[in-house]
Amino acid sequence: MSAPTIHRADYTPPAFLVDAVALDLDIRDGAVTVTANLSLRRNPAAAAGQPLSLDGVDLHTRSVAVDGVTLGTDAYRIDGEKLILATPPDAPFSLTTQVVIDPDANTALQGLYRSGGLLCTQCEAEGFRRITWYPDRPDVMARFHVGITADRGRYPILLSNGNLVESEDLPEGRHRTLWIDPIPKPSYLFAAVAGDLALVDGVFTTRSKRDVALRFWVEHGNEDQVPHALTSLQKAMAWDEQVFGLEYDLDVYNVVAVSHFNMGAMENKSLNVFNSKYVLAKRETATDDDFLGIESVIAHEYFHNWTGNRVTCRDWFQLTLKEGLTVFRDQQFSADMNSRALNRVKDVAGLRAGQFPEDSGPMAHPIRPDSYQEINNFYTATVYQKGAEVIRMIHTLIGADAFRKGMDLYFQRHDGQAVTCEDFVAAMEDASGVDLTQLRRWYAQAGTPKVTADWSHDPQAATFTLTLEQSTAPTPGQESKQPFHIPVAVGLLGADGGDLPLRLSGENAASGTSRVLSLTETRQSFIFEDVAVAPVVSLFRGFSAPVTVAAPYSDADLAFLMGHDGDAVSRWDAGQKLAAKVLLQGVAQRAEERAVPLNDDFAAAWGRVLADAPRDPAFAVEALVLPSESVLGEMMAIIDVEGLHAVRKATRKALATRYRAELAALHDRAPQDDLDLSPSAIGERGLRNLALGLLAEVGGDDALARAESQFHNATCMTNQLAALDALMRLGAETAAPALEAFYQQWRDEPLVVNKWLGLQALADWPDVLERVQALLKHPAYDAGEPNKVYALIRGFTANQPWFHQASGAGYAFIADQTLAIDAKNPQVASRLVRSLIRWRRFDAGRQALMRAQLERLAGSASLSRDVGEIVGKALEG
Ligand code: B3K
Ligand code: ZN
Repeated sequence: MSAPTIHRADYTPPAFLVDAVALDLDIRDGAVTVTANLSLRRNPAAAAGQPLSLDGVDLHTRSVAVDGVTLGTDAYRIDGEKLILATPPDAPFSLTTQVVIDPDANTALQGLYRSGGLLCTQCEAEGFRRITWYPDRPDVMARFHVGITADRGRYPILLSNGNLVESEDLPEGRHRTLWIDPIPKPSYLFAAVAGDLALVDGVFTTRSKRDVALRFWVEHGNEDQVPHALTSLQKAMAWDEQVFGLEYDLDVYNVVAVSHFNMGAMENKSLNVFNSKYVLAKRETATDDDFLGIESVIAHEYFHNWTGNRVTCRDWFQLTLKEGLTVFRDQQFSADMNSRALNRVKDVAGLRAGQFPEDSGPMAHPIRPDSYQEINNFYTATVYQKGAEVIRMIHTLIGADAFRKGMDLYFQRHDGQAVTCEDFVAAMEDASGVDLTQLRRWYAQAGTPKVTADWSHDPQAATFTLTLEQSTAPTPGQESKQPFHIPVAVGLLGADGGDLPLRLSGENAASGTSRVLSLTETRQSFIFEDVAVAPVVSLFRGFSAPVTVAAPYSDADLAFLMGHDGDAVSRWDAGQKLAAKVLLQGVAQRAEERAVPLNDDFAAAWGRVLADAPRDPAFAVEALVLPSESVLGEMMAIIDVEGLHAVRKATRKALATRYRAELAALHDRAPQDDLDLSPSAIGERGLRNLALGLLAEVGGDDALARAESQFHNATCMTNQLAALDALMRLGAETAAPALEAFYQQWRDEPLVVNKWLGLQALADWPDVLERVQALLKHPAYDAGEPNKVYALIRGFTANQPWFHQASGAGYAFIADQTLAIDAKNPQVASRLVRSLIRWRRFDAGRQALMRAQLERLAGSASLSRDVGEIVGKALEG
């Protein structure tokens, strides 16, 4: 039986508002008593006479009182996950409930739960109802007073949102703190933490000269791993003042690092709770990507203080209002801190690898979904990353200045409110005067539009005509789509590779060499004047819209764009397109049992990028990496798992063989200062490691010697891990001693142990599944810690050839794990099961095998709502 579906169209305002809540958490062994006092009043905007209905899950209710008078059990009703007072007072009143909860039994990691010696909370989206009875919806905003009492020895640090206003010692070795958050907030932003934590603190002086205390709370012994996160926070705070004029609003900002966390981090008001992966870093244990990830997630959660907390969502369908916007903001921040073009390239690659597949599968949904069974299932790449692309398109269409005005207007209108995506777009429209009517379709329609381009050049008239056509394939529940408003940034390259000045038909003079065309019809032509010689057109510069493009480029055109396009993202993209074309031709030839020789034009173009690599190493790394098997698979009608793997691997080997000397020379370059995190230093390391990986593909003593020496002498994790990866490419036996040595070296660093698990899950070895199964029993693994499950089991689902092995053993394994984990942690299980849902994209044999596992899951009596919704959608239709 499937869970009820909740529809966006059914929204009604809350019947009651909460002005204030006094919450008291009394922490004892095995039980926490929660007393909540809610100051309630009827919502004037809601229908009169409604009952009071509060949310609660897994609460042991001790008492319920109205205005201090305890109610008999006949005066209220507990109906599943609702507490109902049929005839509550019409005048404002107080409701006091007392419940008991057990954080030690909470394996779902939602609500109040234990992570090692620590108690902490996760309330978004609907975790607060696991702490107390409450109208647990984001449009109810209240002032929180929170008292926490606990044993002082075990829990010396007691934290909640806002300011600490009181702290006192109590008899029997207990103590109590009282916190007041002056700013009204929805319940999903509540947080409390209790434990024995070390403090690393810093300060940020705001532009109005207020000192904000920045406090990072970590396990004892990890203090030396905080500086990067602290600096990142200071940078983010300064950036938000400079770019958006947004200043922090309280005197303290706490960040707590925990090892057990379902996702990356959580923006609770002034008390962020973070997966330790996104706080802790030192050179020996964290990779360059880890450092960049920390900078970006720290900033993301900080930016939520305005986009999410001060202005929040009316209901969960509006999630992209805060997430798409905040991802856009953190992307802009990271681009300013690092390299704009490089960051954009990585964001685009991430969108193609993570979001495009979602758009073409059974879970496809618009960035603002119309319905859900379990909201936790909709914290997706679509809501986040595609949501950020939609914000970016608004930014492109109205321009940076109008966008800033739109943000100002949005805060001016809505500070302190719970609003909708429509409110955001309206502010942008009103501030800019640009009509965004058609752009709004991006909020409503799912699927990745396909833009087909065609062009012709008329030498007599000196015109170049570009014709663009858009179409979007049906997605579940949306058979036909209306045309989107698609901003198409274009340039025309002359024979010398330079950009031509652009004059569109009807214009008096040329203006600019890059222009944003608005594609709003199904089919539209754009005529450029004064184009004497046939140019090469550069389309979607900067990836100006989240679409796929089909264009009649020759290999030579793509190679030309790769070398000359004035836009770096398009240069990279041309290379990816050429590589994809060549690889997919190889896959087709292999299917016809024809040999796959290395394409000479492609190899030459790749070689030119390699030769030029030292000029901009970071960019070269991105340009030299071949499109992944999953990105290539997206381009095939039926994904040829074996063909893609074989051809991509053979192409890497052939390129490495041809350019062996050049790669060796790159690897011989002096290593950079390990502490340098500038794009160029990161790029240098990336380039040396890319060279090493390719040399390992060729094999031989030289590659082995390089990998072993780098492995043993590395002083930063990026280099050590790259060497271990190279050793693994050289074979299981070669890698065995290094894998063991790595574990012994890092067994006390949980975040490094996760990398060790993840690397093994991705090994290209025929017995990798048995190895993964054996690792489930290794002391390093813990099924109760999401990071470990993601590293080992989700890592395995990304191992294309072996997860999709023709026997179906990979699928059966993931179904087994989904069931086992679902019983404890539905959110984690629901992430695993997604690897099975795109079964229609594979050959008949794999379709049947994947489907059989989905059906097996569907037949399970105890499936969570989370997994049930995903499996149900995968089998529908
Ligand atoms: N808002 C949280 C995500 C909560 C996920 C709940 N299942 C982190 C973030 O996006 O910043
Ligand atoms: Zn977020």
